[in-house]
Amino acid sequence: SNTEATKRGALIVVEGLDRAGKSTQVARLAEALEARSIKFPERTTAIGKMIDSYLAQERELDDRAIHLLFSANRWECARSIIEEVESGRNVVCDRYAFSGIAYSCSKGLDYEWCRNPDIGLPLPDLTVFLDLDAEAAAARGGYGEERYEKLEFQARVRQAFHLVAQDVSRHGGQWSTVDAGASLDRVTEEIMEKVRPCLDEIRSRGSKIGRL
Ligand code: Z5A
Ligand code: MG
Repeated sequence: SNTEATKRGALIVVEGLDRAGKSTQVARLAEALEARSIKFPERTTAIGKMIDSYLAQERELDDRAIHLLFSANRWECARSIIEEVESGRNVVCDRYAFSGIAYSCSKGLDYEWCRNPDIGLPLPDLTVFLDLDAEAAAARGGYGEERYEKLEFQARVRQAFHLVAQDVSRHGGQWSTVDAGASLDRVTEEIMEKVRPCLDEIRSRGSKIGRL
């Protein structure tokens, strides 16, 4: 009865602090899964360009305004993610709504307020959180010139991600934490150990993609 649905792909999200190895691991994962990869913020759109100039500290924006732009930037891509997944292709995301909540909350914005604009976006089948303490992250080449690239703020974001993890699990999402302090290959192996059963389950259960 659900031959259509069983053909759908998976939506896998990789989250973590700066320098945790997200982009490196997303590239590896996308290759292994023959997946399309997307990075948020998606800096090439009109909204993405505004975000980019904010991160480069060329432009000031109200905390709530930038939060909503990050969310709108995901909404710009939501339809194409759903279409891709429904057509049978796997999609791997480098950051997603959970970064949105963690970074904005760390500036003092209310948790539920931060969560609201992303409600209804495609629900990841699995979120892999690359966990690294802020000192270890900073030691990887040090921080650059972008906004947020400061030790104390990154430590706060890490705490916020732990709250997000609990919240995601409460809402029925799949969240897996991986020690990002291990070697590149070890981290890849651990990610694959979490991803394989997730793909098997989608294949066998054939459920539709959910919503945040
Ligand atoms: N942000 C937000 O506020 N709200 C939102 O909704 C979203 C984002 C979506 C830009 O994001 C900022 O936007 C970000 C959050 C905020 N601010 N901060 N912080 P971004 O994704 O463009 O930020 P980032 O610049 O991606 O971080 P990154 O530097 O690209 O880190 P990464 O992708 O996690 O790491 P990487 O490039 O794969 O690796 C970094 C270095 O570490 C590199 O030299 C690697 O070779 C090395 N590395 C990686 N893994 C290892 C291991 N296992 N061992 C040793 N060395 C390693
Ligand atoms: Mg990156």
